[in-house]
Amino acid sequence: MTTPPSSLLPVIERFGPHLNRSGPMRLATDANPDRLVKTHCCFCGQQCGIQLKVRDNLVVGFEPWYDFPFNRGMLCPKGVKRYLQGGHPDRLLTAFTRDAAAPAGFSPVGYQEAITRVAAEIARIQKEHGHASIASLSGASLTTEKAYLMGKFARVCLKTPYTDYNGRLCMVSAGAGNKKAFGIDRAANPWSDIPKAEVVWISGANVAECAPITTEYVWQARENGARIITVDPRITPLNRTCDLYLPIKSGRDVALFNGVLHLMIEKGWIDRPFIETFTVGFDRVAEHVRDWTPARTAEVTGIPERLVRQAAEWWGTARTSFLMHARGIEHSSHGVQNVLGAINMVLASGRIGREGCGYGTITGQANGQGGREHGQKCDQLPGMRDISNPEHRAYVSKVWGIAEPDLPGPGVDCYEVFRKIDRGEIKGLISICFNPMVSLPDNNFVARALKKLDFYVAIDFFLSETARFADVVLPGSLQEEDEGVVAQAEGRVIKINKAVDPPGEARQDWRIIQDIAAALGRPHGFTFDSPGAILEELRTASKGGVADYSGITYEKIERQYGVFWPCYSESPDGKPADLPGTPRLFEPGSWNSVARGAGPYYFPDGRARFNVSTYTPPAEDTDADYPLILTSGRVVSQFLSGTQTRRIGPLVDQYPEPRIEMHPRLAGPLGIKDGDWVTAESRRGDCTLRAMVVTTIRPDTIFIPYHWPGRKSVNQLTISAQDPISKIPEYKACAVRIRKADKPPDWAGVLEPQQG
Ligand SMILES: Nc1nc2c(c(=O)[nH]1)N[C@H]1C(S)=C(S)[C@@H](COP(=O)(O)OP(=O)(O)OC[C@H]3O[C@@H](n4cnc5c(=O)[nH]c(N)nc54)[C@H](O)[C@@H]3O)O[C@H]1N2
Ligand SMILES: Nc1nc2c(c(=O)[nH]1)N[C@H]1C(S)=C(S)[C@@H](COP(=O)(O)OP(=O)(O)OC[C@H]3O[C@@H](n4cnc5c(=O)[nH]c(N)nc54)[C@H](O)[C@@H]3O)O[C@H]1N2
Ligand code: SF4
Ligand SMILES: [Mo]
Repeated sequence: MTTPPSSLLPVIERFGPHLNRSGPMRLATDANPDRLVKTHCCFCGQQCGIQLKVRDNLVVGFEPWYDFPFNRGMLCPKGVKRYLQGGHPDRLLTAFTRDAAAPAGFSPVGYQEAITRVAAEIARIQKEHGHASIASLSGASLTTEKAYLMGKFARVCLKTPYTDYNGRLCMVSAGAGNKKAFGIDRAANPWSDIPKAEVVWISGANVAECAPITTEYVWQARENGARIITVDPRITPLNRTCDLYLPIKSGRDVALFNGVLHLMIEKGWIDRPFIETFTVGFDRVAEHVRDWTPARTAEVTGIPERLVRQAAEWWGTARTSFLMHARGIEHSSHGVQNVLGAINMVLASGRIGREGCGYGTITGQANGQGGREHGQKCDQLPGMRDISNPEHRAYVSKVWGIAEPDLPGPGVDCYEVFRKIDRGEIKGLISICFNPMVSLPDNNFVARALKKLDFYVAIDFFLSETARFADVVLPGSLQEEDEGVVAQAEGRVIKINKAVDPPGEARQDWRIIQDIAAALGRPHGFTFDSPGAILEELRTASKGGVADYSGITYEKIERQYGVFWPCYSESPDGKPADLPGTPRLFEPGSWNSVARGAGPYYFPDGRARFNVSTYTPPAEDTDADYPLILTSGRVVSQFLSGTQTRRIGPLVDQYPEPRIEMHPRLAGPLGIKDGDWVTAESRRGDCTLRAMVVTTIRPDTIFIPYHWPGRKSVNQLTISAQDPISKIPEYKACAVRIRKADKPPDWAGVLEPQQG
């Protein structure tokens, strides 16, 4: 293993030799446990293996789990501190109903009484306005069993087309691009291929802070002599150690990919035999990128031409390579085009489907991968099936024991759900594992819509900023209070093991959903007695789909340290078989290509697709009134809308409040010094935060992390423009202006009430 450069030491906390560095946490983690439970971290899509120490039905600490092959005992600061959330005083221990007279606006209510009320309200609204007047929104932190259940619950129990999930804000551009190009939506390779690559290309991913364990794989590649190329408007920690950094102007990545492909074709750095044997559509793409000369590419992207040429040469002439991207290119009103541009560069190189030759988007949430496979998306059925496809509908209806015409058609994306609420078309909402008041763009609009709901029930373990708008809040389960599977970044399906029981009146999420179905008098299909029973049905429902889980069992996961899907239950000739799964996709001779008698890509002809990737500027470009680009994202110690990590004291200490990152060349002329209060303003809203003056960002760009609510939320400023195909919001580019603030904001100096 490589030794981390000292600038990165705070980012990765490695155990064993460094155990004492975890300082104050050491005492707590030394607590004498009754048991150790091998499971995974509850936060990001790396899904590090961890052992939880359990005493008296409480998670009191952790031990590294060295045997789990992905992270081999390593954890980032969030994984180290995760055990502190379960005992937080804010943990919801009962159901609550809205009560204007109560001090916090809510009063506790018995669980069964709350369920009865929820069912009565849903039944009332549906009787008055039809089944489609209720929507359900769920999330990709849920296990795959729960995600599957939510898609089924919306269609079969609520009988509404309106189900969608928070991955709409996260993974959908990558998903749509991958399906268009490969017919399947999963990272193409296990991460063990990264250290075998001669060139690692990373676009729009803050790897060290957001996929911390992946950093180790990239360092191993570097140790083996690889060249690391990164593309970002900011010099993030990993970028400080790379070989070539391309300082792109936000929202312009497709221009760079097209420009590199232009040079690859011009210089003959493409793999003609691969293109002819395994792909279709190259000529149209070659024609399209002819205009993307290095000069034009440099002008549009803001990257010096010399660097564009250097990147193209390294990428073009490598023998092995790995390309990764994340939300930096995907959170865009043309996110799918960006992804297609990246994939074109990979396909033209012919470096995919073999050892050391890889491609993948880095998934975000714990189950960012599994959460987008089995039907909680508005247009999807289990197994990555399509709700508009008659054969897919017929198959899944049969598994669910309903008549095909009773299965609703496609719904709408989650932002459109809020527009429908605003227009009065949707009257009731059930949400689980989603905090749109912090996470959706232009969140003043979201607040307006939530207030219009006739009835809203939220299922969470904390009173999130969105749950505060609810009529009823039901106490759901923390990750460690339930079992089930998730698929991590590589496509490896792993098992979350239960460490403790839900406290008080809190219930496992899948039980709550089934209790609502029972109270509605619609229990058919919602009488599972365990997550294992849900997985059994999911295995059948996904069989024959692209995301085929039919060969996946808890026991096989345990035995193999995870199972890479697809994992079939039959050999290609249809005989029952015990198969290990598919770590590397697109290998000639794979199960999929043998069964189909064609190439290894997931289309009838087995070939991958080149797709023309078209450049358009961000929906809102800069101008004289709003001359700066605002981009947003994350910091290492906070997670998503912060509901969990803002309650973990040591993580709060690491990054207590959002700050505005800006370059000294921008700050200087405006009289702004590091730590000054600065107001950033867009056409939708403003916020006043402290400046963080750093030389690691483009001078025409500011960056604000998004983990905070209310007046600290960058989503007061962001734009609700969406990609026309994936419907992902454009979080990474809108136009703003800044000025030194006249006075500190109202919240300055007030300790956030939620901190533990
Ligand atoms: N610490 C932490 N880790 C997390 C999360 C978290 O909240 N906190 N969340 C998880 C989730 S759900 C996700 S989706 C992932 C996200 O993981 P990442 O996508 O890596 O994180 P972001 O900070 O959203 O954005 C990545 C980078 O994109 C850059 N960027 C901005 N605009 C552009 C652009 O136009 N082009 C390019 N090339 N780069 C651009 C930003 O400067 C930023 O460094 O992280 C996961 N891991
Ligand atoms: N400006 C800006 N905005 C962004 C982004 C950005 O880069 N910039 N990133 C976007 C991205 S990539 C994402 S993924 C979204 C995330 O946005 P959200 O999904 O809204 O954020 P979370 O914090 O995951 O919200 C999940 C809620 O569910 C609860 N929860 C977590 N796990 C469980 C569970 O197992 N059961 C139950 N019942 N509840 C649970 C948590 O307490 C929390 O209140 O934010 C998006 N918003
Ligand atoms: S947050 Fe992600 S990288 Fe950090 S310990 Fe958890 S799973 Fe691993
Ligand atoms: Mo995400």
